[in-house]
Amino acid sequence: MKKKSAYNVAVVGATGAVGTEMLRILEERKFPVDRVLPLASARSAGEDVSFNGQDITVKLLEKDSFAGIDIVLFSAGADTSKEFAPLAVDAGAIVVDNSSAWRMDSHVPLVVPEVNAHALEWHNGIIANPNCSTIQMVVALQPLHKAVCIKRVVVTTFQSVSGTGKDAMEELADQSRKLMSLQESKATVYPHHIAFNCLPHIDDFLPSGYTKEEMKMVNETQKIMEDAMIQVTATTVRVPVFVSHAESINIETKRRLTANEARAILSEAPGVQVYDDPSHQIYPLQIDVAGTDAVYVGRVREDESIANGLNLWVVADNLRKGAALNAVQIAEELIR
Ligand code: NAP
Ligand code: 12T
Repeated sequence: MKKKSAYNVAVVGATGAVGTEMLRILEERKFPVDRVLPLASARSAGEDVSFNGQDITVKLLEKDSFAGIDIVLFSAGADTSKEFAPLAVDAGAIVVDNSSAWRMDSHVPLVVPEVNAHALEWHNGIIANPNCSTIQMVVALQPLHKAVCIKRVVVTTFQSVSGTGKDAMEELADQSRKLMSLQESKATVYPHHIAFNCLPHIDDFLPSGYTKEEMKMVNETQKIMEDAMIQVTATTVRVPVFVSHAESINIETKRRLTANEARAILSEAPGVQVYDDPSHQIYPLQIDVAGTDAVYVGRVREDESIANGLNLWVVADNLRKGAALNAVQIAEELIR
């Protein structure tokens, strides 16, 4: 990317749960922004969003929205990305796409900077941001994989409603209030009540019985870690938490690693914080992790049922490291 002192940055989906966080993170990290262009649908075009203390009017996303724009961060769903990302590239911009539209395209790098920043070298204008659950898992697993080679991963997720967006956050709040006051409440965003409940169902079901979210964790992990030999099986569960995803991860490795050795490796790993002292009730919690940037790892222990195995509890803010922060980190790599 051509070096400049500041860049024109468009955010597609700027009024959403992820887009709002993108603007906040560009601001917090002092990304060199000349002009920021917030884009959304007709539902919120004309509204204001705040950036660096200024109110900026949201514009309607249109075919010719990208003239003069250097970088576009997309977070408005896969259909919008499929239609508009190629138009942004034609207009001369580089796209960092947060949807599932381009992730498994062999011409599109799928990047978590701590793991595979080198993949940015071969982009063709579009770079894909992985799924939130995959991002936090690979940040924690890559350093262990480098040390002892991971053969197999069994993961169960505990995913917050903010992963679905602003409507789902309102639904959890509304159902909770109504159920607590014995009022009738309806499920609209999810097929069942999410308040006081867990749903073993994220994204659509496939004929195999797995969900698309589960298969993203399988396929995206192999692509980012550049190892098709890593076997992954996932169960993804929606839990009544507003922000941050937690994951229970079991790994089987080629060589043995003690829990202490694993903690030592993880405490040196980029983007990871080890938070693991059960004797003092210390382990990562979704409520505490919301609003922070690291991938937190706790409950590290040896799997006593096999020769070489470990169990981990991994928590990250899905709107930040799982989406907006990872996208901005990719943009930072691109302008370096
Ligand atoms: P959200 O809170 O529902 O926000 C959706 C945003 O997209 C809003 O700004 C909305 O604008 C805009 N939008 C929707 N349809 C549009 C259209 N046809 N044209 C222009 N703008 C449109 O959802 P979110 O949680 O921010 O997620 C947005 C997308 O990001 C998701 O669909 C998903 O693909 C992706 N995502 C990825 C991850 C990840 O795993 N990395 C995590 C979460 C989300 P209005 O205000 O005008 O409606
Ligand atoms: N269904 O970007 O509902 O592939 O939590 C991210 C989050 C899809 C994605 C969710 C989803 C994606 C969710």
